[in-house]
Amino acid sequence: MADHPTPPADASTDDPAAAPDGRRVGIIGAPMDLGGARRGVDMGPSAIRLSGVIEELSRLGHDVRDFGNVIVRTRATLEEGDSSARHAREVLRACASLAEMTGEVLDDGRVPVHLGGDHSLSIGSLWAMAKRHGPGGVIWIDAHADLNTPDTSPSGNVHGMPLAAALGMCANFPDFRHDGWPQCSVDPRHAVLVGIRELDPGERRYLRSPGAPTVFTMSDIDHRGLANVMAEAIAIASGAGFLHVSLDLDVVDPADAPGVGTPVRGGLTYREAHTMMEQLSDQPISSLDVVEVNPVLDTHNTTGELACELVCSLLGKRIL
Ligand SMILES: [Mn+2]
Repeated sequence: MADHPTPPADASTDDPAAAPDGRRVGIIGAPMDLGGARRGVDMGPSAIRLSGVIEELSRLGHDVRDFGNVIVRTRATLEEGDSSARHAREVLRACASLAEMTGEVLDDGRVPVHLGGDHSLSIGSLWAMAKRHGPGGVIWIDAHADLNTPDTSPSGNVHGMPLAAALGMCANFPDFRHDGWPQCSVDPRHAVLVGIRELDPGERRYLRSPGAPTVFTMSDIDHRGLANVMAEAIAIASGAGFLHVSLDLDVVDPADAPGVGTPVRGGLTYREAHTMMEQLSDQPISSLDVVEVNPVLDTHNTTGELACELVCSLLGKRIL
């Protein structure tokens, strides 16, 4: 399945910005565009690779291997299916393939890093993690909550549903069931959302209900400070079967991340996004998604390059 060459395994480095603890990292590209309405996000993995993410992580002292891309069928060849969850069956099929690849990365003793692609791919990455470790914790960094189900979604776009699916909330919809993968891959007590600033009515109702994940909106960040919010988010997400970070580039303000499908003003600044990643870098992160980079909507790969930079910050890159 690997269609990208593995770079030379040259982990030696004199780079003063090198990470103190070299980790084994496995990159997987997910050219997924079936979960959203705007085309072009399937080119996200190429844009992030083009920005030099593998070379940069290797320079930091990590042992990086590129496992290539998961195969996602072309939209033009598919039936849309039920309008309450467009292309859900094929999204979930691609997620099962992705989860298989993530399993290979775990077998190889590596931290899986998934490059997207729209956010629906996280259903697959979380399946793989939960199958290995049981239900885990997740820090969902996003402008949106991605907590719709086919019943509540105003758009029917599956990239607005992955966290709901991972919490087992879509289990009643046949297209979301997939034999061999856990129905619930995230423990809601260890699920936390950060950077949220646009919710649909069904999501708002759910987030206010008992037992729902913890949410830190942009207002919480304004009032309490980013570092305090992140410390609390880390504490909440830790202690479950695994610790996953799912980073949607639309959490960053469109001024700094123009190449995303659903931009919302009032997001994190460039510097805040880096601070957030730096705060996560000394945590035992089990796995990572970096999603929603859309080169068609981008300006000279600004958002692809930002994705690369943020992955590096999370994996230990420092100014000094
Ligand atoms: Mn998202």
